[in-house]
Amino acid sequence: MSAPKAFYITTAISYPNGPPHIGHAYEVITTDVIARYKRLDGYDVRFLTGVDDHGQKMAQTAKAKGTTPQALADEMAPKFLAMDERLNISNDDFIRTTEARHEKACQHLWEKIAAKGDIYTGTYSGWYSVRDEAFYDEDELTTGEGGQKLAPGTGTPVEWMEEETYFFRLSAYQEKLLALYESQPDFIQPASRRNEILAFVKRGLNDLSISRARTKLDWGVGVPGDPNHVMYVWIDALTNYITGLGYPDMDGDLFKRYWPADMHIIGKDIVRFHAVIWPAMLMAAEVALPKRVFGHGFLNVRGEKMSKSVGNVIDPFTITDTYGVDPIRYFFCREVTYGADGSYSHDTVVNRINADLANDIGNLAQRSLSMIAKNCGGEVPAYGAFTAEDKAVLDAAAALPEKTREQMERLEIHSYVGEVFAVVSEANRYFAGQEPWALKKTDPERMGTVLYVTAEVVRRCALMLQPVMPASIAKLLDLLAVPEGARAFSDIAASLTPGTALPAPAGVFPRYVEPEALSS
Ligand code: ME8
Repeated sequence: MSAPKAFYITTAISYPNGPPHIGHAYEVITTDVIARYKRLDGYDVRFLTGVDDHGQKMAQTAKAKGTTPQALADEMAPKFLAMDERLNISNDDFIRTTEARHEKACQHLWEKIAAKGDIYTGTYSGWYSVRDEAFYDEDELTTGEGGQKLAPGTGTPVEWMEEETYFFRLSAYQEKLLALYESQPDFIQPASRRNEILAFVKRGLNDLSISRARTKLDWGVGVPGDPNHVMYVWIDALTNYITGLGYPDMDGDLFKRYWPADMHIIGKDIVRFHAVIWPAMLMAAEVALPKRVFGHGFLNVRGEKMSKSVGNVIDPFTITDTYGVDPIRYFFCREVTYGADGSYSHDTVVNRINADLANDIGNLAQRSLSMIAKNCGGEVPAYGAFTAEDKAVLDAAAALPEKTREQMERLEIHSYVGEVFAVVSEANRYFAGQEPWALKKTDPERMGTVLYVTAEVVRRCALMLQPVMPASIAKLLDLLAVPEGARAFSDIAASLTPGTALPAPAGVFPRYVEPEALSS
């Protein structure tokens, strides 16, 4: 047998200048769903996430709190780790950019770029947004209240910066980048983001300031051979993706196996860094380029932008306490078109839990399994010849790996989940139409067949839903006595064996009941 194909996927690394919010949860959950999907589909997956400890934003927040950036990062980074654990994220590594391995990787990459002649010193003067940690051209800015200049897109305030810095010769990479977007049309997705980047690069690229004087910002990875400068936070942050594979050891097992990355999953606000600066840095350092950069949308709260000042920042721990981890994972994947913005609200979450999870898949599993327990001696029933209706629903479930593989190839997570639930609905209609409870008296053998077909369709749909709701679906597969070693997508082609003893059925997807309804 040939070795499984490698698949390397990463999230952005979050600024630990405060606790994680649901935007962070959304990104890591959807990336986890892709990683788990690929593993179940036979890939050898490596999944990296982490935190971005450096930068002026960290330094500024720390100062305002009367602490040091290191202490702030040390306080917040564990909260991101704890969030990942709570959300059942299957990452293989968690990187912090203050780690020694990362300093080594950044400095090596810098030296490679310098050796190419693409780093020089000069005076930078221009606009900088600390909140975005980004430089902007004058003609991109808008004007806010009191004449305050604002960054495009994010609307964050910019300040004038003037200092001696190192520059990266980004302008030299304009044509090479355009050639990259041309030859690899999937490099930037979705298409709307690709168009934005194409237009931006076509306008012409300026060289990029890539260091800060320690007198202005004494927090970052040191510039090799210069005790007076630290690297610009994005130079350091982007490098995390190769630090995680042991760079600069490009002959090491991890690097050889997993680089180039198959997918960088990030939010729409930071596509420019990943689709312009990152490939240019890698070209300069002669490192292979990642295959795809995907910019997902933003989660709003009841249609409004989340912000500390509005007071609508949602805590991932609170919502998973309220609704459960898997219902939230499901909600994010199903409710939001991947790549577009989405809205979070109590009502939409509850509707998804009750309509899809409790009523659709929960009911189907519960009704079929309790009938089997009662009427078939608690064993997978024997079946007779399949009718056209039996075959139709079984085939629809068997086709799911192939159908959803194409959707996942395009990163249409919402379509993949919708596709599985379409089969769940079909199975519910089948079950209701076949009326196994009536067959109990008239034709018990046929009842056994209908229950078998339903349980088998539940098994197939459950296998497909593991990436989205790993813990709940594991329970459901236990109820169907599916062995742990028979839960890959390729096992969909197999089927339940009549006579297999099943455990006592139990509900896996409870309805959400409002606390006031419980107490009244
Ligand atoms: O940008 N909805 O860190 P970050 C969805 N350190 N996603 C959101 C979101 C929202 N409301 N708010 C933020 C950084 N995100 C850098 C990344 S990568 C080398 C360095 C996403 O903590 C955001 O788009 O501001 C980004 O992908 C991630 O959360 C971390 O954001």
